[in-house]
Amino acid sequence: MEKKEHFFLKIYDLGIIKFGNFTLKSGIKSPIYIDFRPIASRPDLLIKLSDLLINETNFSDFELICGVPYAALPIATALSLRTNVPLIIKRKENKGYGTERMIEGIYKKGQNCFLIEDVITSGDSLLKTIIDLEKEGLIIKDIMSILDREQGGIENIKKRGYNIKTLFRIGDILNMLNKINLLKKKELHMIQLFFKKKIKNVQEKRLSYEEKRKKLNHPIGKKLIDISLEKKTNLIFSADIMYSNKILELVNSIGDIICGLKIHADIINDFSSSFITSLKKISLEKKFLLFEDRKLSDVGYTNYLQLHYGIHKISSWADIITVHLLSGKNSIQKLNIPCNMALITISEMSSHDRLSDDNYIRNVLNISIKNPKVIGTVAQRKVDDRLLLFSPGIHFSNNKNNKKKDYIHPRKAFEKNKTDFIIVGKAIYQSKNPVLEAEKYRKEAWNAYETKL
Ligand code: 5BU
Repeated sequence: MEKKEHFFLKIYDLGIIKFGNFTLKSGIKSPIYIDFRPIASRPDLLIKLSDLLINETNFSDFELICGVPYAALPIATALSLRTNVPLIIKRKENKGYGTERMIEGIYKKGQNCFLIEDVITSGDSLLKTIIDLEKEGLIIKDIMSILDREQGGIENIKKRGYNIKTLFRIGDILNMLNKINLLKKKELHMIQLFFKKKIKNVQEKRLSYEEKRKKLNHPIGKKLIDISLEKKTNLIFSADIMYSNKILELVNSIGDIICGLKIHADIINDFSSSFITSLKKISLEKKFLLFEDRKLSDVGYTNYLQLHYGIHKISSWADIITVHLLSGKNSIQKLNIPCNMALITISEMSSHDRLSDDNYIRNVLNISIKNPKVIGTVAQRKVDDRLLLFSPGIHFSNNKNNKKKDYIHPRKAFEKNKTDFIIVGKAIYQSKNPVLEAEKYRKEAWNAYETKL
């Protein structure tokens, strides 16, 4: 028997898994309850557990260790003693007197903290701890759970950009207990049914546009969704074309089947205010929003100038503008954005050799959620439901010959990433019949959205 399994049987003997009818913290009824607290009274097992965790992770990368209160506190303490990495303690509630700190111990802003959780279900309590630690300026990148109940928590945390690993998975544990006849047949059946149902729910369901709309505060986010629902389209056309009359011509013919038009104003040779007037007129008649894919990425004041001045005067016509957050969260805080204009951040580009790592993506997502001007983001993964997800890099043709490495099929964007909107350029404007082609993309994307509901 593997070392890990051997260890699990030892803690199983302490009664950490109970079978029956339980109501979990989330209100979910469950036939199984897992509680790691008894390990606190067994120093020998705490040491063994720490050593298993040390096998999985390189602790020289960390300056601090913290456990999600309360069950993971003794585990974090043991881990700190074994690794010599200092411990900090996260409170569940503010004690309301004295220093009123949520985190106890010695730490400084910018320190890299390893976080440990005992059992992960939805990931909600873990997330609360992460937010409190980040508020103190600590950096959380790597997290480990002892046991994953396989109910979506790991995916939930991963989609926010954190690295999370687990020592045990409930499915493996149940199989092992069953193999050595520690489970009654009826018990096993009930448990398997419960987990199968939950896993299916978590993995397959996505929020509808109506549900997403409720989570958005910005009028432009709501408007985009209203347009999509009314026209049954989640297609944004990217008109990367150098001549204004060609753009107007194309948009006139496909305006009815898109919810947004994305342009790069700075590639249009004959850009003019009359072009913008015409474009705006078509967008109002045919009901779609105007996106300027400017990807502002400078320091705040330069972003501000680029948004309002120069020949493009983006803020005078665009409904939405894209921004990078390479310069940090302050770079988009004082842009003086009109109230009927919104931002889309870029967390993760569609190019296969992009440089953004999980830490960067996580930071962009966190800033995006907190900034009321941001309605969504570009990323190549599922993101928090409070953000709309936009997916460029879309093409029907697969990437067998490696030429289309930067592209995914529209269906995949909905199935894998639970995207909200696809952005399609060349596949439409370089085709022989852009109207027919755009309609194909609209239909595919709308069906892909509906079948995942
Ligand atoms: P394409 O022809 O479908 O590849 O056009 C995609 C458009 O989306 C193009 O304007 C890009 O500048 C833009 N884009 C992208 O391709 N990938 C990204 O991550 C972001 C924007 Br953000």
